[in-house]
Amino acid sequence: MKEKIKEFILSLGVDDAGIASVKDYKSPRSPDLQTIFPGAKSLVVLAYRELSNCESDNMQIATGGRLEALEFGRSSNYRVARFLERELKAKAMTVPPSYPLLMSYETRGTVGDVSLRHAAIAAGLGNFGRHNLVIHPTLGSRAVFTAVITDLDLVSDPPVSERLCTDCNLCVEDCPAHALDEEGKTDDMKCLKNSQPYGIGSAIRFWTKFAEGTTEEQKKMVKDVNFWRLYQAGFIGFQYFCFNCMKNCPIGQ
Ligand code: B12
Repeated sequence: MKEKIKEFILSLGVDDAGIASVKDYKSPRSPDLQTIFPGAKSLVVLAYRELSNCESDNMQIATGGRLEALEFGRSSNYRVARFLERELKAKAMTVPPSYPLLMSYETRGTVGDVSLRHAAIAAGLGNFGRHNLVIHPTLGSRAVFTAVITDLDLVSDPPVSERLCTDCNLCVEDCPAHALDEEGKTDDMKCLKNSQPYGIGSAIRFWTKFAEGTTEEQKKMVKDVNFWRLYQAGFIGFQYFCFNCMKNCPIGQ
């Protein structure tokens, strides 16, 4: 049955797929999968190559490439979930590649409901590098993931036993936010501030200043590039201005 599922996934143009039993999904900070999907038994994890767009210094092109991957990831998720339900008479729920995320003051949108990195590792699709990204055996660090949770009882694929990171430390040295200085932990706030300068923090600062400004100051503020960037972020979602840890990693370039 696993082969039939993988064959379907690869036929969609997805780069790779792996299967994890929920027993092997170990994400200490994430909610129990049973609270999301009572009766969940397995995770089908899909891996995609990030486009070379991430190498461009042009933010529109770089982020655009990520958006294509997110869109393809979402449509692949839908098709895989329907395949499991229609062809294998299973129940299936998709895990999105990024947002929607629980956005609150406490989580600041930094905690996903299902950790796709831990799911990918459990499904034999790679292991953690020094940059806290999962390195895939052939896609390297330029891999993004989605997943489908199902009540089909499937055995996990074998884990990648060989450590794929070479500890060259380039990711740590090239992180402009110093978000990777502490091993085994990404400083989310440092990463966010640098990689998403038009995220919620900027929106709060902009609108607070706007509310407190005079009419003249407000008129000036809406002509500022900050306003235009924030406006765009409001309808396209996250805009990444940094891909360094992913693009500069020599593994899989
Ligand atoms: C919110 C989010 C962010 C936030 C917060 C990160 C966070 N909390 O992990 C911010 C904005 C910082 C972020 C940044 C990036 N993200 Co992001 N992000 C997510 C998202 C949506 C949720 C993450 C999450 O909640 N994880 C669950 C929490 C509970 O995990 P955690 O335990 O805190 O994670 C830590 C441990 O795993 C620890 N760790 C590291 N090594 C080891 C080893 C062991 C043994 C253990 C136990 C733990 C451990 O490091 C992690 C980070 O601190 C996921 C998608 C998803 N649903 O999973 C993508 C995701 C993790 N992001 C991804 C990417 C690509 C990025 C960026 C490169 C952005 C970009 N420009 O493209 C950067 C990379 C930053 C980095 N080097 O860590 C990819 C990673 C793909 C991969 N190959 O691993 C994901 C999986 C999206 C996807 N669909 O593929 N992200």
